[in-house]
Amino acid sequence: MDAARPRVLSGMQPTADSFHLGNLLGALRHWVALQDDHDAFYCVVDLHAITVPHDPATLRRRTRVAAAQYLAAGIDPDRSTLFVQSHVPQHTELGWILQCLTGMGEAGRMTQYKDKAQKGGGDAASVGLFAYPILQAADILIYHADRVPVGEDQRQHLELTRDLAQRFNARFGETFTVPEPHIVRTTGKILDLQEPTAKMSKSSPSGVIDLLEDPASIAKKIRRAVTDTDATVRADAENKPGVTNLLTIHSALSGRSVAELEEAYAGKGYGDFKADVADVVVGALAPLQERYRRWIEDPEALDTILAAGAERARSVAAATMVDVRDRVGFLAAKG
Ligand code: ATP
Ligand code: LTN
Repeated sequence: MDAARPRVLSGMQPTADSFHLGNLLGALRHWVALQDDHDAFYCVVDLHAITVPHDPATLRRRTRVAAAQYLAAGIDPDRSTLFVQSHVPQHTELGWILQCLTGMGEAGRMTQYKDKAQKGGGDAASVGLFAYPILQAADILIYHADRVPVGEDQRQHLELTRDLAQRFNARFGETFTVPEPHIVRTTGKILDLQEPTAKMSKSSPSGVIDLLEDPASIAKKIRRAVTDTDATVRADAENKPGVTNLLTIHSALSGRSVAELEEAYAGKGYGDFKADVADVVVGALAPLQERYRRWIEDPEALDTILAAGAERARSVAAATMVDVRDRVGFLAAKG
């Protein structure tokens, strides 16, 4: 963790009993790769998870479930700072200050907020849900992150983060690094298997493949994935979104290019292709699932790693806040 390397930060919400293939291919896999040449900070964003109604015991369990999946996917706590967002209270403090720099209209334009508020039924949406992307900006800016690896759906939140960093810097002097999104075009949006125009998401159980799902269930979902009547295994995002999505998934996990796969499946039907996609997915997830089991069965070890990560994260966040408080004009407490 030397200071000369660019810094990267990302997080995911502990809002399900498993992450899914979209989370892995759109984000988590890139987190793992970035550890090699970045000073990496990865957190479980439990403060974000309470922006919608939640159950306390479930949140606590899922926070460990999320951290165990980070580790199982290859996040290495010796090289990266792995922590739980609520263990670093400075995120909330900076979040408040940034809220005071954000316009109501600006926050109201966030499409994720509009979607989620609508699903929750209008007035059921909390002020916290409205402020969600501003807290996300605080997560990023407090560590002076240079890059943020996320899926395509997070692009708008990163634009807001950049705007807030620039606004703060213009108003109070150079303080924050303006971060760049790290969004990988090919896997930035993995599609739902049943509805291959929408992104794969935890809210659609039949079209999502969970990282912790059992092999038989994964194979069944891939067999039933929506395709088309053209019956040629060929990438064409516009006219063949289902097949193209399966090609993207196969390619990302097998390391074979889409062109190579198209050639290999020339003249073959969707049945053979889907069976192979299922084998590739199951084969790729098996070692992750095995490592996950080992971590989740040792909560003591997991909590020790999270405590060390939180301590390191707090030391960075606390230093940023000393500067921020001064620049904003808060009177320093005596002593
Ligand atoms: P929700 O159902 O609440 O929208 P989600 O299942 O889409 O949640 P998030 O927790 O919002 O998942 O996302 C965590 C990370 O995974 C983010 O970086 C996000 O961009 C990425 N991600 C989520 N879904 C996909 C997808 N289908 N393809 C690529 N990346 C994705
Ligand atoms: N909104 C993000 C989760 C998130 C995040 C962050 C991502 C919260 N804070 C900071 C990157 C950096 C999502 O994935 N849905």
